[in-house]
Amino acid sequence: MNDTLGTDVAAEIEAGLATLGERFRGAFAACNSEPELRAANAAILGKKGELTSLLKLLGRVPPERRREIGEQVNATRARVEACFSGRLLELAEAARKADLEATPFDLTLPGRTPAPRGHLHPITRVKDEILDNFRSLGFEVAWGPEVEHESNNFTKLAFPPDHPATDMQDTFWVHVAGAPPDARLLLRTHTSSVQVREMSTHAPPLAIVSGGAVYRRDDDPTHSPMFHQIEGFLVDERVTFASLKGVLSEFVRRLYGPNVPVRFRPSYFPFVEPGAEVDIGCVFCSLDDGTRTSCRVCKGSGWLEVLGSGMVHPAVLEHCGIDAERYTGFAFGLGVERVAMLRYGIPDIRLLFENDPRFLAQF
Ligand code: 2NM
Repeated sequence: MNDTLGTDVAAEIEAGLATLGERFRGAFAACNSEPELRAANAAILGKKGELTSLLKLLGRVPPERRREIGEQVNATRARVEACFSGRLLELAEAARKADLEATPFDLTLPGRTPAPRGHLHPITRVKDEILDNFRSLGFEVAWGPEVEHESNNFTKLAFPPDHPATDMQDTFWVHVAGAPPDARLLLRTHTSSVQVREMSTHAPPLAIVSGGAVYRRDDDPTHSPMFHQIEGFLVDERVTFASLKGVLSEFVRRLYGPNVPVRFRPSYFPFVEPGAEVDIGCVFCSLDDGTRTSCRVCKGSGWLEVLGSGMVHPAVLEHCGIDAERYTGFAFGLGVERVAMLRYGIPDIRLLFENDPRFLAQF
């Protein structure tokens, strides 16, 4: 490169700096957003920016003028950069101020599509309601395991090993490798195993109710291999069949209304003597055409069975360590699914366990 050319380059750069002048100040000040400001900055300092192209010429300036011209270009670049960061800060501060002064964002507002609320399963609701009912009558609520010892489920309830009732309640046995034959385990077939546990560990007076899942080999529109029971008992001195009638009548009135007719009918249940079924006047007949013969729920009888009950057999008390000469007691049981099916008009018990949201959403 020759001197003549070199002089021209220096002059070209000086002319370029003069053209740019302080124009960037107005350009940056006119920008009202960060992207806008960055674009304006790039037009000067970007790859193809006005000042960048002047910088690129620097190498061709003759050595004796390079320092002087270089200092001018760098000074301009420093002023552009300072102006750019000053405006950037101004814009950020303005944005923050606008944010603080804007109508506050209400974090407590519900979303546009609120998450659907869940609810308790109808079985759980009915079970809780019945347990509360007995609580209000002075009973305590007790719990026990679903995998139970044969002794708590059958033996202490006075079932001989080959009693037809053990056949009747075809049972799910739980096989444990190496377990001795006198310590067999099963899925409890009724919650009476909880009563046995309570009677075996507490002295009368006792008024205890328990509820939960029980298991039997049954499967049809009204029987499920797993279902829910509530059972209870009351043991004290001088407990009679009149005590049973009084307490269970009051329970039924609290569940179905004060004016519902109640009757007690002799019936057989294991581990009680005598046993009785508790019926209420059919609540569906009046919803029908009033003629009992047409009611599908009570099948024309006018009565619905709602509870099984009886006086606890003295042998059961003795097996649990309670002196049957001194104490007597009554016991009762009911199926939770049956109450739910009657209450909500559910035609098939299996609907309660399929967990189809279209069914469950109706409760
Ligand atoms: C029923 C009907 C009749 C019952 C008896 C006992 C126990 F353990 F105390 F002997 N618990 N539950 C009983 C009696 C249950 O359910 C239909």
